[in-house]
Amino acid sequence: MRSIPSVSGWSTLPALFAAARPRDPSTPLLLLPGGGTIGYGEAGQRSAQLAHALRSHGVGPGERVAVQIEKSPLSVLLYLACLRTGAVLLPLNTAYTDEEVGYLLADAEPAVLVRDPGRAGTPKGPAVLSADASGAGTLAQAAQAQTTVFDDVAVAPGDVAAMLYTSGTTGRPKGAMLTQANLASNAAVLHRVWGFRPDDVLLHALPVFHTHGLFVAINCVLANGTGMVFLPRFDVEVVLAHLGDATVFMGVPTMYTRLLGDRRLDRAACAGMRLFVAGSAPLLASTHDEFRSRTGHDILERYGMTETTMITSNPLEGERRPGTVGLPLPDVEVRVTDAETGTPVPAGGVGQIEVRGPNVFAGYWKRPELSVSEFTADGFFRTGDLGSFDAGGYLRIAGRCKDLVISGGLNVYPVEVEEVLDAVDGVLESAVIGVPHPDLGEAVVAVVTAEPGRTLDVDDLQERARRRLAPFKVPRQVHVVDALPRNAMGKVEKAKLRARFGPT
Ligand code: MCA
Ligand code: AMP
Repeated sequence: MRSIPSVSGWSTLPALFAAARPRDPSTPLLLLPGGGTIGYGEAGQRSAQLAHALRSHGVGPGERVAVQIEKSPLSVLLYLACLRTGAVLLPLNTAYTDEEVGYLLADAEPAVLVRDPGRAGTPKGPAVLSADASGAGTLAQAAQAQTTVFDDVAVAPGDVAAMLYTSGTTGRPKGAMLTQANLASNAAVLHRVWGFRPDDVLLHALPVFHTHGLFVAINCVLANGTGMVFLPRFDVEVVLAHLGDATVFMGVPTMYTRLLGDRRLDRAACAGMRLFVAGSAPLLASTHDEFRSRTGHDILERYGMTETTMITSNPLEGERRPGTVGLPLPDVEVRVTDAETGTPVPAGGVGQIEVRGPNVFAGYWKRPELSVSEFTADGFFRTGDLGSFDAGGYLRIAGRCKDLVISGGLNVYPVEVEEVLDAVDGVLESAVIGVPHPDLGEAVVAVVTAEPGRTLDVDDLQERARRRLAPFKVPRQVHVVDALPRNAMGKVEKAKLRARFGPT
């Protein structure tokens, strides 16, 4: 197996970041789109205050800190504060409904939940603190009264630094425990193989409650000791306005297709840029080609997963092959195996992608049995993705054996949506699928059957789904059919539904 040559590893994030911290405390860490900066020195002081405030609310090493706040500098400061207290950061998508959050809190049992001050509802369980970038909220105010010096808790490589909920290959969301060593080794590797430079500035437009925006993007910046233009959300207009202030951009494919939809994206607009990285969902080769012809830049596509952080990457130097996710990262072993026999398939053959290395998570929270079923006997994690290596050692993702829809880079687990639809009075059963979509890559579509003698109202079904699920999970289309196609085992044949209800 060909891979990018090994680099020396780092075992904790604080050690990695401390080694890169700029000597001059006024060096900007966050460049704010409205003007203004937050330097490394100020970030250190403010994260110290937050760390004290968290500690005064019972947060200690290993305690989960759930955070569901709109993206702002506070998101980064809270991340740093969690690292300093040895706590486990549990970031939550701001789109989640109270019902979704309630499930995650009951499972994760965090010491505190930090929310935007305006957010209504009082979830059961943790102490609820509020904070936003303007300084409003109980946590923000408690922090302001604290000293700006904090004695960081010592952390070990095996300590859990973050817990991210994902459904893995099956079932309800479960907490993937990511250790200091997982995150630090991956950040160090990405920082090296993507050739970060002392003058690099990242244009950060991703959400910060997933691996991509939080760990891939922010950790590379902190490992480089430089700054990032920190945008509250992705917006074509704003990204175009700030391309000239940055050198590196990371995005999901939907962001690239939206940028290409604007005629102002051209060579001149990207003249100061060094690197464009894509991941989280398949980047069409046609998008890659169009981006190159418009801007002169070859998008560097990489592949990862919450449980493993980054697995493969196209090279910085050398050929970036469109339609592939590149070569295994240093120290990361990737193999493609036969589903029946578990033996590696020869180059060119499609099989299940399995991963082993310092990047692979410590297991699912409270689910030790899955550390048996989701790993092979020799310690490889089963990704649930299908792929093949080409003769040059580049990995091509061929599909997924897990039931998952990726819409605009966000994961939707069909079973979660099906449970909600099935609970609606009059619905007999449902099947949720992803169909190709020009903007989102895949769009969520539901196919439902009615109980005998009942008629279903599609708008009402969508409305009921919206009440319980984050908007990105709500089916964009609902089709009512007489019966769902099933195979001899009684399993719904989703491939047939995708063929029938996909774009014509
Ligand atoms: C927003 N909407 C969506 C999505 N995003 N619907 C389906 N799929 C989506 N991804 C809905 C909203 O709820 C709203 O619906 C309507 O679309 C418009 O919302 P708006 O806020 O304007 O959308 P947007 O801000 O333009 O968001 C699109 C986006 C965003 C920028 C593509 O979804 C995004 O930032 N995606 C990136 C996700 C990401 O970071 N993934 C990394 C996961 P309504 O009008 O009905 O309310 S980490 C990962 O996968 C692994 C580890 C990896 O390899 O990276
Ligand atoms: P998540 O569990 O949210 O981290 O999503 C991980 C999944 O996203 C992977 O298992 C893949 O199915 C998919 N993914 C990530 N990067 C890529 C990529 N570059 N190409 C295709 N699929 C990707």
